[in-house]
Amino acid sequence: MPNYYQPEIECASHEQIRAWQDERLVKTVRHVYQNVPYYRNLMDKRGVTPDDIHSVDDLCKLPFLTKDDLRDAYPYGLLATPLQDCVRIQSTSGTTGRRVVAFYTQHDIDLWDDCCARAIMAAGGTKDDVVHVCYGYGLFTGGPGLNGGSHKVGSLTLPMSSGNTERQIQFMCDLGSTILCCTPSYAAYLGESIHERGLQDKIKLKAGIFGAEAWSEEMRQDIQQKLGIKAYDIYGLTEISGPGVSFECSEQRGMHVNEDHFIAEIIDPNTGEVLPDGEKGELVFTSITKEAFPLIRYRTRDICVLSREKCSCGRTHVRMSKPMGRSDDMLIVKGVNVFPSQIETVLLNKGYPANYQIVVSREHNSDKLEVLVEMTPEMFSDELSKVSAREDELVGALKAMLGIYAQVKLVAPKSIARSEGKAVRIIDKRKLY
Ligand code: DLL
Repeated sequence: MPNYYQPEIECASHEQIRAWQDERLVKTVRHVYQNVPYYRNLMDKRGVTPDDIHSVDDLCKLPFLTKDDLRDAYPYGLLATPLQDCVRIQSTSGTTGRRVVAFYTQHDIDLWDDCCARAIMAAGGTKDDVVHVCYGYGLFTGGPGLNGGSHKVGSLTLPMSSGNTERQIQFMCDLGSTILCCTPSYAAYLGESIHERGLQDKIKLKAGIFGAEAWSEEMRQDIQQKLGIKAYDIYGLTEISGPGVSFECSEQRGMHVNEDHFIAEIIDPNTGEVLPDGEKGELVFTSITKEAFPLIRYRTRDICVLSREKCSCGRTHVRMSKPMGRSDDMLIVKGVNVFPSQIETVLLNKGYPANYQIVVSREHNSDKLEVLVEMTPEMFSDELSKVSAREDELVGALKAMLGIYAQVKLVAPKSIARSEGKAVRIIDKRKLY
């Protein structure tokens, strides 16, 4: 059984990583220029040809790609190989606008599975583990990605997909699942459901690999404590392959980007200027080993920071911080930038469960921010005056974090709908006016 912890790659010197990236970037730019008229036009408009690209230093000469480009080019406009060479399509959820579809050759699937296998091994996975995958299967990349990674590690894979919490818990107990893969919001819900049934002692989980949505450190503590596991973050996006673009090691201090496959940059989202490591900005990826759907300088809209500080796990690949949220998830309320993750941090710090909803509306020509927060069953049995004191306390804490007033409404336990996939936290009614 091959070992998908690959120290010769994951712990390579910076010079070695750079040499791989230089060579693979040059090759990818040529491949895309020759086979993707859409991107060739963008390059021609900029007056840049593949001959101008010799190394990663030349990356900044190349035009960006955005989600709008992917929508414009839907479905085949960015495909770089004949369709007959492709074996798979995956797609984004497409809640706004047209869906985005991504294509994979068998080689592309293999490298994606390798990336997910590295993530599972970094979370302590081996062929002795039972990997319980309750990310959705189908067009969403979560299920297929972790499934492929788990096969490569040689673990016993449970392709549960999402939903049916009763069955998830039963299989977890009966089949001794040791590694759980799902969204953090569903992990929190599973933790809550296991406690309600008093089944903590029947659960053999040791680790969880959670991603696909923003989650705070406080939520990590909550999940780790509820499920008695170590919770690892995993990041990725359909356009760049799916989960496994980056993943956490046992240090839990940022996610190592698989730099032999992807080049990461941070840019100023307003000017497009490349920012140095350590500065916060929009994450941009270039895939350098893909055949069917290689994207060059794809703007993710995710806001984070890159760090090349030495990691004690020995991996040398650059680490990205947890994304603070997407720049298009960021709410502007009364002119102030508000990220749902800031609100989550306040709530979890104050002992509330991670079940909340943010409602923004317009009243008398001014923005109104309202946060609905579920109480724990113990809080729910408190007298009314205590509940209103709790609301006031949260208003103060949110004001300190956000700098603006948010109305807080404490609601009954279980009154906010649970999500089996990515949680929907924001209702922005202003878009309806
Ligand atoms: O969510 C792929 C994935 C599946 C990642 C399972 C991890 C685990 P998309 O549906 O295309 O793909 O959504 C990609 O989700 O741009 C981020 O905004 C967000 N996202 C993904 N992982 C994380 C994470 C999958 N760990 C979009 N933390 C990305 C915060 C994340 N946000």
